[in-house]
Amino acid sequence: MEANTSSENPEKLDRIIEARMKLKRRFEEKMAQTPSVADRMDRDAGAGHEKARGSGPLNRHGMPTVPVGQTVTTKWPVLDLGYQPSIPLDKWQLNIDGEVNHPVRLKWDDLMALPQVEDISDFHCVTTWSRLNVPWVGVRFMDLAALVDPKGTATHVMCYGYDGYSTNVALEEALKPDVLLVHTADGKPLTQEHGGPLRMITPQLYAWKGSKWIKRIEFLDKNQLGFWEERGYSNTAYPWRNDRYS
Ligand SMILES: Nc1nc2c(c(=O)[nH]1)N[C@H]1C(S)=C(S)[C@@H](COP(=O)(O)O)O[C@H]1N2
Ligand SMILES: [Mo]
Repeated sequence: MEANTSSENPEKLDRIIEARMKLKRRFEEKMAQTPSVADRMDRDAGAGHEKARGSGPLNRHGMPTVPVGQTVTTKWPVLDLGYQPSIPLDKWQLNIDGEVNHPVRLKWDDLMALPQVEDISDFHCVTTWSRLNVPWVGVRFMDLAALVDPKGTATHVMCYGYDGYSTNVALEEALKPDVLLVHTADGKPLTQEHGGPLRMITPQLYAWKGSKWIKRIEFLDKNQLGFWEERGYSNTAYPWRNDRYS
């Protein structure tokens, strides 16, 4: 569901939609080959594809609710590098740059002026806990990408946190519609310990792919390794393939 915050400026909304459609066309084929789409349980896994592994009813993407090796918790554990940065909203900014035609530096008000999306999705941590049905509010990664207009050479992003964290995500994953930059969870502003004021979420990948306290998204023309990926975590991080470490 999309809140219609851009209705006061229909031209701006048209531009966002047009740019988003352009990106979608460019990445559709690659997205269709990614495991969370290609491994679906409700049809045969095609050549070269594994079947999704897990248990429970199929979710909206055709994947079993609980990925292999995960245990559902109603708590929300906190994982970080031992430091939870505090960023007041008037000092907060998000830089989006690298292999893009229109780099931007967003202030908090700029972010809030973009289309705001509500979504409910699951959160799978590599340390084997899953938190289901989290209600989020935020901005689609896809809309931010449309804003900066990635060059034809862009293939990945590196996301950086205010705590010095980094994590790499392939564009065919980052552009999926449930990848959000969220400022609200469970109906409340995202707390500092969970990455507030703004963090990324990647429901179809293990949660370390979503940077808390996000401060920069750098588009890259090749894959590079982030903080945990350099230390042996998987590049791809597909929960339904038990794809935890490389
Ligand atoms: N900036 C930053 N983002 C991060 C991390 C971190 O240490 N720093 N940890 C990652 C890991 S390993 C996980 S499982 C999730 C945890 O999010 P949570 O603490 O809100 O549960 O955030 C991810 N994003
Ligand atoms: Mo994690």
